Amino acid sequence: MKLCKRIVAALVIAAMLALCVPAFAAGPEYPEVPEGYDGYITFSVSAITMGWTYIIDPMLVPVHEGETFAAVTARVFDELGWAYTYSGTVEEGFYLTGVGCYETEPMVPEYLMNEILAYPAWAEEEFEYSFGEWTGTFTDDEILSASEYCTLSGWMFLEDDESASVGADALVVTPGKAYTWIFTIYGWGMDYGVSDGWGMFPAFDNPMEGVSRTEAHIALAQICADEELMETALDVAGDELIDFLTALYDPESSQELIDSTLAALLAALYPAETIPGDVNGDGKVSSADVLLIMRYSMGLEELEASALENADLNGDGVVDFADALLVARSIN
Ligand SMILES: [Ca+2]
Ligand SMILES: [Ca+2]
Ligand SMILES: [Ca+2]
Repeated sequence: MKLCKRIVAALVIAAMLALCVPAFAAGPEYPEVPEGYDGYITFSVSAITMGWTYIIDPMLVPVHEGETFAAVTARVFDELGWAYTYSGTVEEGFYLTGVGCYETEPMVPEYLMNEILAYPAWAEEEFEYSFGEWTGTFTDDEILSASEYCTLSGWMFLEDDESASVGADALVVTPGKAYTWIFTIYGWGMDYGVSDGWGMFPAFDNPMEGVSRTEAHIALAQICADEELMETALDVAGDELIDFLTALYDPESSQELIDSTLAALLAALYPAETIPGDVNGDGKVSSADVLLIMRYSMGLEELEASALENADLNGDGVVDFADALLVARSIN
């Protein structure tokens, strides 16, 4: 009994001290980098504000050291045999003007179309000039080009979630980052929430503002690059995959929805191993697990259902100090 008290006292102190418990979550990874390359970037082409999801879904692309985004872009389109047009050269003044796309029926979300339609009147008032209106006109050449549908539409690119301040020919890519070409139809990236429209467009309540898709892009590209993992996803996580893609493709998705659907997909792909006593799910039973049970007992920690199941070592349906002691004793 004395020993128990001493253990409990020590555990309580340790639990108080352990304010931060690292989380161990399995997830997709980058494949081996091919010979002669520096690492992978995630590349995608998005037209979600047109209602057309992604023209090229997030994919991993191995990149050379010092390679510019213009060079990577030209290489990807060439390797895929994908139509594209640009002005300047890949080395200098590269400006993407069109990307192969079969869609012709815009499905612009209502909140955005309302802004576009309201804009000419605002611009006339502010600048005594009218530009940026929705015309809906396009050339049916299976290329989505700048100034189609909207007089100020065009191609821009993002490095992670930032619109770059230099041209694609001047930006050296960084392995591990996500690069996205976006077809903007309002405020030079304002529709994607990545620009203030240079003060020339009125601010509006934009659901894309502050929402990052970078982590989702990279995870999706990693899953797609792994044939076995992709098969598993279709096999055991079809619903989760669809929910995640639906969230990713919808410009009105909140960060919370994108994050939670990704977490659900990863949880389905990497089911946690159930080891009695392993509360933090790192695959082993250690003092960290004892601390977690202590902290939970003291109301300092919340635990997921699977963690609670592993924590209830004596199986009485309650996670308390008795379980902490049992787990502590099971550690040598
Ligand atoms: Ca066209
Ligand atoms: Ca553990
Ligand atoms: Ca118990």
